[in-house]
Amino acid sequence: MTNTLYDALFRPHEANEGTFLVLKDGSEVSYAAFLKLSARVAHAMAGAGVQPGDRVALQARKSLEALAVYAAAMRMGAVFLPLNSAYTAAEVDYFVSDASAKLLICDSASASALRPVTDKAGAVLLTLNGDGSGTLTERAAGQPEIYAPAQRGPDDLAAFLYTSGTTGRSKGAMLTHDNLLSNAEALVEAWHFSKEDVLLHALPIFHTHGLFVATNVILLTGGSMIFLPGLDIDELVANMPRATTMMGVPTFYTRLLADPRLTRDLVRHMRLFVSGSAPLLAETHRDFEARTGMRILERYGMTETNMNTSNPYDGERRAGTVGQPLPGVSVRIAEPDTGKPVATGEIGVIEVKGRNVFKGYWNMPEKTAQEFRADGYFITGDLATQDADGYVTIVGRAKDLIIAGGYNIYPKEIELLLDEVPGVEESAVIGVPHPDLGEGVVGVVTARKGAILDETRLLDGLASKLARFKQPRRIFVIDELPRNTMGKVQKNLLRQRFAETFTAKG
Ligand code: MCA
Ligand code: AMP
Repeated sequence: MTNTLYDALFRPHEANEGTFLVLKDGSEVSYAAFLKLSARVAHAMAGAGVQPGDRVALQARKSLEALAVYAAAMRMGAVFLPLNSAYTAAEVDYFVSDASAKLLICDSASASALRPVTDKAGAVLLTLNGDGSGTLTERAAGQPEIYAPAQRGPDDLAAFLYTSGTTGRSKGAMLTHDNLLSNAEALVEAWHFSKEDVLLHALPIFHTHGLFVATNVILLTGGSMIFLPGLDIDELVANMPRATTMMGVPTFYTRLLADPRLTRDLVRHMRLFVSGSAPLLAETHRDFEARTGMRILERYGMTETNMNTSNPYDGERRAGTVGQPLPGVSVRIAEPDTGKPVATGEIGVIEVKGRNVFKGYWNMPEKTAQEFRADGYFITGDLATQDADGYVTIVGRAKDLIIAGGYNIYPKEIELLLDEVPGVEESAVIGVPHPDLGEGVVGVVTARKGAILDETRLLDGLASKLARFKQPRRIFVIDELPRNTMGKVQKNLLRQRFAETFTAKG
């Protein structure tokens, strides 16, 4: 049986007694032990009725066992659907039913809230807690430590990752075995990964960055990961002397810079720092170099495409740019309306083609068609220039998107909820500079005639409906939203007006 991802990422390690993970408590997990665990988990999942092609949703805290669910899903030929642990039951409900998931694995603390979701969807619910306990682990105990991988080819689906959109409705990006494998291969080559590498892993594993970029690169090369539950600067500092590389969103770097323990000496053992998911300020890049002597390597990607461009490993890493196209990825900067390439140095939308680009949005053929050009290029919605050396500089977004701490937040989703609140006439949600998260979410609403709106009540009203990271930190009530002559809300004016919400001194 061949199974594209299993054969490349997992099978070579079945008898590898070398370290795969170093956990927070310092204990080490070998590749062989990890694969045995994933086989037991696969048997438990099969016992719950999961067949090749079925979607398996996981909303759990980061743990060895949660990562084993990913490996198990790949070897079973299931489609892995990781969910942000901050999503509310209402959000999970949408994903589970939209994807017709067969199995939902969640923390026991959310089980009672999510039971109606799985009942409605006809799915099985198993639990997995941050400490590895739960019904999944109970069912996996004593199962065989081998599991024959299901037949899967390059074009078979490996994962659904949900991304929100300008319509407010999240879309399941369908990623194939070849999408993931080709990108991991490109990154190993571009970033010189080898089995000697020890990656400091403090990202969540429910998004592309922590799962496919970081984890798949290590699996492909046989290196190891110091696998931390989340971003804790003390842990990063304590572990850095044993690591060779780290991947993070810009907040990782600004928080490290805010700590005096970040020195040349601390990073002596490191060979590479990678940043992505959100813009890294040129200032952060320069400050980091001044403090450590190392230049952060910034790269650019998207859930739908995996990684597209990267600053060079050996060549010049230019602050403020996202580098050049990765091997095997075609990138062009095009006129947004026509898809015609613009002249060198002109602003256009980034379009991408290659083995890395996803299959489309689950059950949304029209939406998928809209996002591709006739010649197969995917329209990212990011605005950029490309210079004569091929370096791409992102200058803005054609899509209405906020990125806070590396998480994407689509204003439309929040605006639709604010508009439902009694007394709200209309709303606009914007991102403004935030010193820690890059951008912070601000809501702006107008009141219906005679209605009196209260910020705290508006904020409380969103609490059960939206993941905390999406909730506006401030909501301002104003008389009227500024509009252009076409009647479109001028968010740029609102962004100016509320620019200092999170940065104002005093
Ligand atoms: C936490 N909070 C946030 C965020 N994270 N609010 C807005 N944006 C966020 N990103 C809120 C919590 O709800 C809580 O609110 C308070 O901040 C503290 O929460 P805590 O969990 O302690 O926060 P933290 O541990 O300090 O986390 C911040 C973080 C984390 C380290 C920046 O968000 C993170 O790891 N981000 C990485 C996201 C990522 O992996 N993105 C990649 C997407 P309160 O206290 O008020 O209740 S993949 C992608 O984008 C593409 C493909 C790519 O190119 O990589
Ligand atoms: P996601 O939908 O979570 O995959 O986020 C993808 C989006 O994150 C891209 O379309 C960009 O807008 C943004 N992004 C990712 N990497 C970078 C980067 N290095 N600089 C600026 N924006 C980035």
